[in-house]
Formats: sequence, structure tokens, C-alpha cells
Amino acid sequence: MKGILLLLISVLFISCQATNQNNEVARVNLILDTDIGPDYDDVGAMAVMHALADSGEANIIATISSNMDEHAVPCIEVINNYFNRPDIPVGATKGSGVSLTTWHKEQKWPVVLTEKYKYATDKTSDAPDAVAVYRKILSLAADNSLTICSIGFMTNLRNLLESGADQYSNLSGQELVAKKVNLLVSMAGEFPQSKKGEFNIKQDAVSASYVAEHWPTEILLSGFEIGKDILTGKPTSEMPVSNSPIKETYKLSLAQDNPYGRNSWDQTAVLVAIKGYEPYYTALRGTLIVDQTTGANSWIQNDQGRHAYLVKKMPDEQIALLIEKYMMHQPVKK
Ligand SMILES: [Ca+2]
Repeated sequence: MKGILLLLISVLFISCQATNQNNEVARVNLILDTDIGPDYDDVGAMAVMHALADSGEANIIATISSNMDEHAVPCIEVINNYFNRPDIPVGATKGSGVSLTTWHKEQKWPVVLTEKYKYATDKTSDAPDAVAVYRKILSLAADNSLTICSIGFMTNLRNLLESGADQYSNLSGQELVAKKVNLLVSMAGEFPQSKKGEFNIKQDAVSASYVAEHWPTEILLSGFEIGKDILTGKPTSEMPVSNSPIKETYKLSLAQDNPYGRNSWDQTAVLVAIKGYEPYYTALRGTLIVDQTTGANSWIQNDQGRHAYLVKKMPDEQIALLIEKYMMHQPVKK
């Protein structure tokens, strides 16, 4: 009951924001779908998201996991709690899906975060079904009012598209998305092509292929090549603060990887989902094609295409500084 009430309040809030009278920067109503766990750029991306929510540029509507690893949802909640937003709805993949944790052999950051910080959902499998969370939120939202940012696997998005009428809506998942979701921004693929398959796509290529083919609104893609050369995290790992799960993740992880920083794939997707791509990138329109067996992707260029991928414009170093600034953002009291 409390969950439904909070959801109603947040949806009312969305409606109010959409008719903002003061010509302020329009807020983006964002649902984040993350595979947090194997890589820690999701942690950086969540920090960027909360920084931009604190600056009034985003409303965080839900944070959903496409990773079935039992630490995933607890880690999401650790970060939401840290930024004083403990009530953001969470959800997770049910049925078949991908379950992955960090490659680190020594101190594993998802374990450290869940040992040290507070969270409400004991384990990922206790979280509500991602599809039900999506359908509830979409059914209550104003038309064309939502942006989804996917920085993991496309399992939940495919399950949503394939869902049928339920207690929340008579519409199919595909109809609900067409009506309520303005844009899907996704860190996925490599452009103009990937022969071996980019990580997020390859982990669940069947879902990625389905979403590329059936998603009814625009998809903006931040490919592997965009975040690859943007190294961040060193200043974040050295922040003069204590009890920060963001600092702690980067400190532990960079010590086991590259001490100069980690690639910023997911942060770029969150950045353009909230602030738009124009200040930082150009976008090339066309159609994403995914091989559902290998996860390889190709691209058909077409000015009328429903998909677009980011093309570099601003120097990587400049975007790295901007992302790092947002990653170093400190929580504000609510
Ligand atoms: Ca990710």
C-alpha cells in the first residue's frame, strides 16, 4: 500500500513538473535499468543520475535491475539511500535472465557495499517483478512523459514489450511503451558495427534483438566506443569524505584494475538521457540490427530511422571532467 501511495505521489509530481510555469530546465522523468554488479561504471552512472536529480534536472521514477545476482538490488538501494532517496521503487528480472558479479578476486565491491551500508530489500530475488513495476509506473504516467535509460541487459525491456494486459492497464506492453515512453537511451552496441558483440547486448542477445526490432519509440545508443576512452574515478576514489559507497567502490576497484580510472560507458548514457546529447555529441540516425545468436550488431544508416547512435564531438577529457564532477557530487538533505 505504501508503495502504491509513493508511486501516486511521484506520478502527481511528474504531472506538476511537466507543466512547470517558470521556464526552468524541463525535468526528465527517468527510469534507470541497470545490471549493476559485474562492472562498477553503473555505480558512477547512479551517482551522476542522483547529482542531476539534486540539480533539478531529473526525477528518478524507478531503479530496476536487469542483473539477477543477489547483490544487485541491495547495491541499487545502498546508492539510493546514500543520496537520501530511499523510496525510489526497485524491481528485478524474474524467470530467466543474466546473473553476474564482479571479476575482482580480492575485495568485491558489491559485497563490501552490502556489508557496510543500509538497504531495504534483502536480496535481488525479493524485489518486485521488473515488468510489474514498469507496467504500474507506465500506466499512471502522462503520455510521452518517461525516459528509460538502460545501462545493462535488455531482458526487462523485452519482457515489458511482450507483457499483456494486467491489473494496471488493459494495454499490451508494446502499446504502453508507445503511449508513455518518449525515449529509450541505452549503452549498448558498438558503431557502426561489432562483429564479436558488445557486452550488454551479448549477455542477452535474444532480448536486445527483440527490443531493437520492436521498441515502438526512439532509441538513442551510446556505443562501446563512446565510453571506452573516458576514464573516470580516480578523483572520486580520493574524495576527502568518509562513508561514501561511491568513493568506496572506486577505491576498491581501481586498486584491482587501472589506478588511473575506469571507462565511463554507463555514465555517458545517463548524461545524455538527462541533459540531451547536443552539448556533447552528434547523433547519426538509422536502424540497429542485432544478431540474436552471436550478439554482433550492425547498422543501417537512414535519416528516417527510429534509432540513433552517438558520435564524438567534445573531447573525451572534457566529458571525463564533467562526469567526474557529477560522480563527486555529495548527498543533499531532503
Ligand atoms: Ca552496466
